[in-house]
Amino acid sequence: MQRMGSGVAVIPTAPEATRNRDSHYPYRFDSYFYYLTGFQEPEAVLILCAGPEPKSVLFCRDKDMEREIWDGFRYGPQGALEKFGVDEAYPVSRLDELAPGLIAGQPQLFYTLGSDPAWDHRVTGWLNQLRAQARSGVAVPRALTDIRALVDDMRLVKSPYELGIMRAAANISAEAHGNAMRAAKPGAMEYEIEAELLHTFYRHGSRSPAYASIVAGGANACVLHYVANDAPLRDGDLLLIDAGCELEGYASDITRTFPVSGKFSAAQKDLYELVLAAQQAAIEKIRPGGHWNEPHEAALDVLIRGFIDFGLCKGSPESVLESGDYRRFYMHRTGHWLGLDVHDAGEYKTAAGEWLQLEPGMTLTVEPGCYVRPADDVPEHFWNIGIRIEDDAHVTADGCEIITSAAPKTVAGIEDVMRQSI
Ligand SMILES: [Mn+2]
Repeated sequence: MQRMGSGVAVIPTAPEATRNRDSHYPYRFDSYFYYLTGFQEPEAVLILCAGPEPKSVLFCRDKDMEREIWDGFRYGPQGALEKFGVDEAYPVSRLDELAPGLIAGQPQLFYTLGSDPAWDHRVTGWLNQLRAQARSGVAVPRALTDIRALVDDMRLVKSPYELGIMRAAANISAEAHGNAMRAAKPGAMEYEIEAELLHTFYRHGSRSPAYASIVAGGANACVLHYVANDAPLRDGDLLLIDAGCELEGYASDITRTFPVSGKFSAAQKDLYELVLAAQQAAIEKIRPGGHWNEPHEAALDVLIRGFIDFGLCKGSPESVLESGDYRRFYMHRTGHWLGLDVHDAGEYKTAAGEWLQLEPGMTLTVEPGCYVRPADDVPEHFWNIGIRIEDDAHVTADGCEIITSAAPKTVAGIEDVMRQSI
């Protein structure tokens, strides 16, 4: 409300989503709403009234013994008032009756127009209701501002409380990747390894992966968003796993790539150590005062030199960078913000178009890769090798803390863990 200065913000949580007929997807609240409230139930709206007498108003489902017998506990407005620290709370069934009164007289409306047509229609209805009373002196907001721009800046820098949850999520995911390495063997199905990941997530209290797990053996690793996870693992192939749990709303995001058999071939090891060196170069650039793109530039420099050494690209490092020929083997960026959303809120450039400066508390992934599809001009021993190595970094006062380092990563570390089977 301080950041708003004046005006009123309307922030609904996410709707429930039907999976099929009368079954729902597991409910996931909206991240902006949750960031501001900590409230996890569906059918809830937060209204923030800024100005000289600021107040927060939560609308939520009423207590309902019949529904609670069928579907489970609800806080109800009184319970929410006591538990979540809002100033006022009302049943969501009274929203249309009370919202216009909260908006009336406020100079600007903070609302995310266009993200949900049903909400747009509803909010427009409240404004029109107020406009109809203009001749009786009711003032209608003249300005519309996207509330996300304000909250994004806040979400970008994690508090110690948030970091504590993110460390715990990272540790669970790191353990899951170690277990996946121990479980992998020729003949196992990709989904069996996915089951190991989910087992470890759930056993530690995570209720969902943070995003669809990628468990990609052999050539499947060259499909960047492969999620079929239904192929058998073959001796001699690599297995790429990109998976992380969500804990108390916060995502973790780890990728590891390892040999199905437990031992890297010479060609696999060459490319793996190249990607690992690129990641190390990127990690060294994650520090306050550096800008967002420095880790990507550092990783790219290492990868391009390696691609030339291994005969994948031709020319000088400068010419390969200039021409973009490297994109055939490395076509994505080296990271993204991480938080309540796996690709978290927050800008990457300033309003002036400069890369954002890194600050303590920011949390990002660092994930270079290399993907080689078969082609006549590509050395055959590299065909169908897809490698990505991804960790989660928290910017500290003088560098960064890698919160996912418990997941084995060096060639020796991976081969060692894979000698232990479960
Ligand atoms: Mn990622």
